[in-house]
Amino acid sequence: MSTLKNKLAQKINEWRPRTERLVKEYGDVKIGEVTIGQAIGGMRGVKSLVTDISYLDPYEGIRFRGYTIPEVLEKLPKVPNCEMPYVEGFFYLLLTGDIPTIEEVKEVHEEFNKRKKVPQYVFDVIRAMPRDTHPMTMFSAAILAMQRESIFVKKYHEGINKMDYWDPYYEDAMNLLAKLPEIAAHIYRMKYKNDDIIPPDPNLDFGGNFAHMMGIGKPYDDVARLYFILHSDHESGNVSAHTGHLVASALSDIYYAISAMLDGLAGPLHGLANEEVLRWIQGVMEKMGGKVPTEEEMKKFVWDTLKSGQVIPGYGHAVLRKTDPRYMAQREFCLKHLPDDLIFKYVDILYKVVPPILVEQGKAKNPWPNVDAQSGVIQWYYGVREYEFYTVLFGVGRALGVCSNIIWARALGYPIERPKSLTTAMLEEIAANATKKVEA
Ligand code: CMX
Repeated sequence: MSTLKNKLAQKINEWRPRTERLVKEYGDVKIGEVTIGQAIGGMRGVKSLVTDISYLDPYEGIRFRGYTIPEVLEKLPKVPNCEMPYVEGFFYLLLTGDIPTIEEVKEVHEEFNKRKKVPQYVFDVIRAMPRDTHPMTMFSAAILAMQRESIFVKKYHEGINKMDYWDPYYEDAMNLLAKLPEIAAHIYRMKYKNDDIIPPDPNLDFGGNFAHMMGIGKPYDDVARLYFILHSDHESGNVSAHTGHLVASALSDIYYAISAMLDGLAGPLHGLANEEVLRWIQGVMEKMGGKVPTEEEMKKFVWDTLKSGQVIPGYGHAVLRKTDPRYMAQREFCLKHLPDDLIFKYVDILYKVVPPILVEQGKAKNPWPNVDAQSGVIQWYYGVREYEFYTVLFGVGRALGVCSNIIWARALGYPIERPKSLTTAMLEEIAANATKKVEA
């Protein structure tokens, strides 16, 4: 058994009594109350999910296993001669909560290497689709096509004990994650680079190999590592993470769950916003004839978008109430590597003008930028200008977090998810009774 799997097994055994005790001894303790507004309004703020992989504080931003983004980037073992840590080491952290040694990171790298050969039929599936199919559709279909590989399904039919479900989910997750960089890069090169496919290099790490298969030189390997780490997880309530968790709660295997997770990520209010940001900026650039607008000119574009009933992509958040630290990490990268880039200048002006406008409009609860406002700029700068591909990159990263969550959900025996619905008439009755009580 690999060190990672061994460590995970040990952590699961230590953790299970905590969850069991909470359910048995404190199962009736209330952690919140749901209002009619929350029931109709997308369950905003309802505390009803549990995860230890990451936690999102509205004012501080994300912590992965208790570590902030700067701490993660500083503490994890780095790829030699690179600024960013190994994605393999980050996955180890997500799964176990421990910072790995370089030897442990290398072992994960070897595990991925052993499992990374993508079956030919997966490429055949992608290639059978019309070339103008959205890359997220291709990515999701490729993963779904591999469902026949699921070890969990085989073990389930053999009659595996419920306590051991996490083991084949782990095996499926490792097998799937190892293949994602090549599938993503294949879609990119097939669709946008005349089908000029670059084979993987087994000596390179997860991020380095992805950059190599994309055909982009340094420091794009670090961009890939940073991107996959930043996008990995944002606790469990966001659409992609929640979808993955929900689907797997029916004991659908990792392939079904991650394919479904990607379908949720592909919405413009979620992961597709990074594509929308670049599309929006391109529209402004065209109108400006390529020159940088003044703040006054930019304000007009922002107001025009709002007045036409659209959202400003890359701004706002359901939980965050400050600038997203994932935005800041990418902004720092831009300030260091591409401070004079034209699109970065656009993004920089937007950072100045959008928040006060959203405040003045008075609708968005959070006027600050999220991760998607900044991510496309970096990709564009390094030559990935086909912005409909950006959400695929988000998806590779998000799979790391969602797989970790699903493995732990099986390890702790979380049941099939099934919240209760009410009818509108029932809500009206509850509302009327509440009003009567207030008046009495
Ligand atoms: N531009 C214009 N209006 C916005 C806005 C924005 N960026 N963000 C929120 N609003 C509006 C909402 O549309 C809503 O309007 P209505 O009352 O007319 O329905 C109102 O402000 C209140 O929304 P909210 O409670 O602040 O935000 P929600 O939790 O409902 O939605 C989000 C959150 C991210 C979907 C929303 O802020 C948005 O649409 N942002 C733009 C798209 C985007 O960047 N998405 C990516 C988020 C990060 C990610 O998941 O990748």
